[in-house]
Amino acid sequence: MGDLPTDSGGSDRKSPVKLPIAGKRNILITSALPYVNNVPHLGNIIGCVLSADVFARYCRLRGYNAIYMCGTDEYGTATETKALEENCTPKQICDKYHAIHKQVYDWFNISFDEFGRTSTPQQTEVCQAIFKKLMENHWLSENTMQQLYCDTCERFLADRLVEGICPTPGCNYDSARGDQCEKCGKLLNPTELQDPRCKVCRNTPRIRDTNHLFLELPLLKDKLVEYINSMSVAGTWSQNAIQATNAWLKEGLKQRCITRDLKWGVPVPHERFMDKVFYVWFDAPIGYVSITSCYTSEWEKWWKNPENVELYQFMGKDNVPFHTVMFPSTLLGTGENWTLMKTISVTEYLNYEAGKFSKSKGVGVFGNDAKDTNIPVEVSDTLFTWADLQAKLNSELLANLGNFINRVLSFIAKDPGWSSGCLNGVVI
Ligand code: B3M
Ligand code: ZN
Repeated sequence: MGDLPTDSGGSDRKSPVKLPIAGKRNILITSALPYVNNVPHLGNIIGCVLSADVFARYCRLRGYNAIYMCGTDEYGTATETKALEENCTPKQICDKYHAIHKQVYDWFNISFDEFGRTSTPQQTEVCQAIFKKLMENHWLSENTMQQLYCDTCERFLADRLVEGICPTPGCNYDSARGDQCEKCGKLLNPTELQDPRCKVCRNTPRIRDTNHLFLELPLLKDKLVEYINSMSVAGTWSQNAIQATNAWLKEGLKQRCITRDLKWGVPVPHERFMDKVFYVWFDAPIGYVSITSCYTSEWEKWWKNPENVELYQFMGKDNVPFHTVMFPSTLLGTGENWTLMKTISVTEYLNYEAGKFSKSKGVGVFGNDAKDTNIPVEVSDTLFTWADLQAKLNSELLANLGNFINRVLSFIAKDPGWSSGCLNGVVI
């Protein structure tokens, strides 16, 4: 093994670092980076981690050269708000919850090659480099927006940090949030609230102009559509991914704001925007790249090597447009030779009993609840009943497994040259 690189990237990994190998299938796998502001719930795990893990294990068994990258998404309002709630710094929140995420995934024995985080110097470096290229290539523009500003706290207030009376006729809920009224469900703009209050100090904020930078998606459209048309066929994107992407395209691409008036984020390296950070959805997908750069200093061999690397990305359906529109546009705009997503696997929501899993409302089964049950990952039978045996034989073994084996065998028998199948909508 002496000739294999063993760049540890500062982690506690024992196996040698994998780099693309000429003549092999080199597969770069990612699953959506969970927000760090809470404990992971089963919706996260089933939503993308599990399918990516199964796929990664399959690839390794097939002898493909595959790495699986994931980590926590740590910047933005969600973390700042959680820090206010828990009366500590955003960094302390990230350290605490990153460790919880890591423990839960370790317990599930997920086979990440690296489970990193986005609040690293590597993230700042990659993110700022991409930004500078976009700037140089004139894909960014400046625009003025109106936002609520709290003079006491001396800061612009994120939507969730404003409370007021819901403007919807007949509702009048007096603690509606700046982004949504939890009573009537209406999506709001914080400037629409009546009698707005800063959630931190209870003072009345005022409307103030603020400048931001926008990614010119309308100008990048041709490059993007060319990419989508070629990849969605070559990489066989799942139907739900194609639908969500087409919905964005059909509505018409708009300029997207990529900066925020926050402190906890990657600083914008531009003289007029020094006090701002990048919007979390601008930096989060770049996290895949920076986490790989923590895995190996030769990360560009994975990420700037589209001829030899296939990028497979797994996520829940609400994340699709960020991965099929925003992130590819960002990378295409740099003019560099990035490895763009070939195949996307999208999972629909996992519902809990009659409703939806919600991290913020604490509804559902959380990763640590599963861990705290002390049910080992591989359970052995502790109670034997004849009825149970009969049910398992008839339904699971005979009906499910038997049927599955029968189908696979007849499929292979029909076409002996068969060498690929389909896993969770992903052609392999
Ligand atoms: N953190 C949203 C989520 O946890 C977001 C995904 C980022 S993927 C780059 O569902
Ligand atoms: Zn305030």
